[in-house]
Amino acid sequence: CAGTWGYRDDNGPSVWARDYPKAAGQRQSPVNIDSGSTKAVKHDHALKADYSPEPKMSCVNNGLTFVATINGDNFISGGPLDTKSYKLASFHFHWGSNDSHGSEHTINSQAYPAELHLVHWNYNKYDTFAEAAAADDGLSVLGVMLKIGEPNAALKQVFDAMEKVKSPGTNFVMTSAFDLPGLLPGDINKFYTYPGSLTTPPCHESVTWIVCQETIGCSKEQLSTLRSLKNNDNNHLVNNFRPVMPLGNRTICCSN
Ligand code: SG4
Ligand code: ZN
Repeated sequence: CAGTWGYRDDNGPSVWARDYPKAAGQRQSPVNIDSGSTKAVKHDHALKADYSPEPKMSCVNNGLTFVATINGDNFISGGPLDTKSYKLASFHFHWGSNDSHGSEHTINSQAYPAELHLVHWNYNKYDTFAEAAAADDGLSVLGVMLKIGEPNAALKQVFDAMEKVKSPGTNFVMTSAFDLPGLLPGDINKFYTYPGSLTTPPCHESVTWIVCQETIGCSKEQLSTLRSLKNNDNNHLVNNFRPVMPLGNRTICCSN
């Protein structure tokens, strides 16, 4: 029934459209990004993230992922958003049961072990996040692939918080300011962008996707921490990604 979607065979991506018809739409996410078929574009304004440290960041294991809620004023603008500024609401991750899969987007059919999503909304145009989430220009999600390598300090703060929310439904508030700017890769101006959707029910077709070409590093231990979270069935919370959806007649643009 509605409201009990997940990632098992009986409630997972292949049956979401039964309760959430938008999941069968023509503008769905994630997609495979075939770098050779992207269209190179020069945007008028560079993509810019105005992020600042977040005091007392609240983190929750909601049984489906790890989500951090952002209360401060943090924005992205430029690139496909042009002069519009979108405000950061939260971030979360998708990951696999082993290093060979876990990301939602794939690049040249290659998956990464995890993908970070920073969810922003068009707060100048819409009164509430919920209203924006259902509007075709309401959201912009910045996607960043995690790759095994040298972890950054901000990710370490996230994974320390994760240790405190292993059980579904538990939350934790950070005691020191979270280094939000430090979470991003060095050059966010290398990206792919296309019109898509939320990758979870209700799969609203409201997202301007911006997928960074640069990755952020994470350690094998950090990936184990992700995989040690428990889901609502008290199993390991793993493979919480939607498989890629057809691109259809959409074009993926590549910054240059
Ligand atoms: C995850 O389920 C998050 O927990 C949700 O965040 C998020 O929904 C959802 O993914 C879809 O976001 O970038 N993958 S995605 O398309 O942010 C929203 C919360 O529920 C609306 C806070
Ligand atoms: Zn996501």
